[in-house]
Amino acid sequence: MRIQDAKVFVCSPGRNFVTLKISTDEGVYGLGDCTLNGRELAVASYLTDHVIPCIVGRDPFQTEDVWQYLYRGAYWRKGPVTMSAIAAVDMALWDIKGKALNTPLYNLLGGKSRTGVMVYGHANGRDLEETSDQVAKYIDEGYLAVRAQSGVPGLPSTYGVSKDKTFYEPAEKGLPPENSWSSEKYLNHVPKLFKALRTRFGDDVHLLHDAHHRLTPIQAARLGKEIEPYHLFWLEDAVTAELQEGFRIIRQHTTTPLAVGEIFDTVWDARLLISEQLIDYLRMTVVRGGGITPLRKVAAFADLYHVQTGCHGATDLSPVTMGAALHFDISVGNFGIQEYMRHTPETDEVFPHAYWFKDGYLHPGDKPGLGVDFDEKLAAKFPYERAYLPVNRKLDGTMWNW
Ligand code: CS2
Ligand code: MG
Repeated sequence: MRIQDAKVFVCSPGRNFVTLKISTDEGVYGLGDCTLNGRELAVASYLTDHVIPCIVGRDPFQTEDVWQYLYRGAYWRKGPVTMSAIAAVDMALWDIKGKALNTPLYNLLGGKSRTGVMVYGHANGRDLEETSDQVAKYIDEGYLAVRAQSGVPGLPSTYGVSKDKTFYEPAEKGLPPENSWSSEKYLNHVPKLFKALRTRFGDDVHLLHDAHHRLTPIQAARLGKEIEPYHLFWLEDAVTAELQEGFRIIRQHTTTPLAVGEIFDTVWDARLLISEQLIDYLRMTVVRGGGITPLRKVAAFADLYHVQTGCHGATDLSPVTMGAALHFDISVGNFGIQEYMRHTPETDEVFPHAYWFKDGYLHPGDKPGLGVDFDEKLAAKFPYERAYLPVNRKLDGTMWNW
């Protein structure tokens, strides 16, 4: 079997997605996701103009060698554009392998290690009451774990609070919207949110929260300490993690579990965080982390240090990534949890998939390969339109992390 052709599709069913389709000379094709929110065309060009010419004619079963070729051979390594492009090729080749061997991908990754993949949903609201009611909705739908994000009194907007409660889409068409931020107002508010949620829902439901890169280590230490009585499943992205050793400060002050890594694209972004046990969950997922091939290796390294997986699963990762992640999740030994931000009906129509949700768990399904398809004709009805993630400024106008 040989790779005969590869094509990149940029479409916008509900939101922008970038999809790679690799076709072989035996009629089997594979899909890969390389959506990079706000920088989609950069990845599309990296694949079309630089990668695809190098993979046509290769043996699609050689997932390891093709990955090494695209990583080492690029010379200019790492970074979200490069690694998302490599991830799409890797996903597509694993998809082809599963289809050619007529088996669901998880069987090629060690088989099922659990009966299902526990997921968390996204409850959000403008204030405590609305957020609490949204948590109740997710619990009623059978979720065992719910992330809670609420508006912050005194701030016109904040991360994670969406107009449409079910589908959270932060990217907006036109130029980047400007959000405003106050860590002080946020830090005074969040403990009240989780006190209210534990009072209403008790101890069993897993509660999660995403600080979205906005605190300093000592602020994160304060927040972690103040929410300890509400024993969150995790506090995510408390601090931007370029300075990995900065997490030592947080760790010294709190037992609240820490999750980091949705923006990581190689193991080097997390090496110290893992080896010094500064985090409890690694958020890196298939599309950002270079594919299934490297993610398995990072998970094995993390397992040595009691770090579990917690793959990113926002709407800006297509159902192809969700499908790939679920095959990884159901097999990997040190599985923690999978994020499940539902896609819109348009997205699900363009990306029909075998995975399904029941009683708080997702299941990858048993179709050969990833179990996700791509309707090219329908996709063409949803043309790409440039959209940006917001930028964020402190109340005095200082640029800050969104
Ligand atoms: C968030 C994402 O899901 C999460 O944990 O951090 O919604 C993130 O903001 C988006 O993926 C950015 O495109
Ligand atoms: Mg996040």
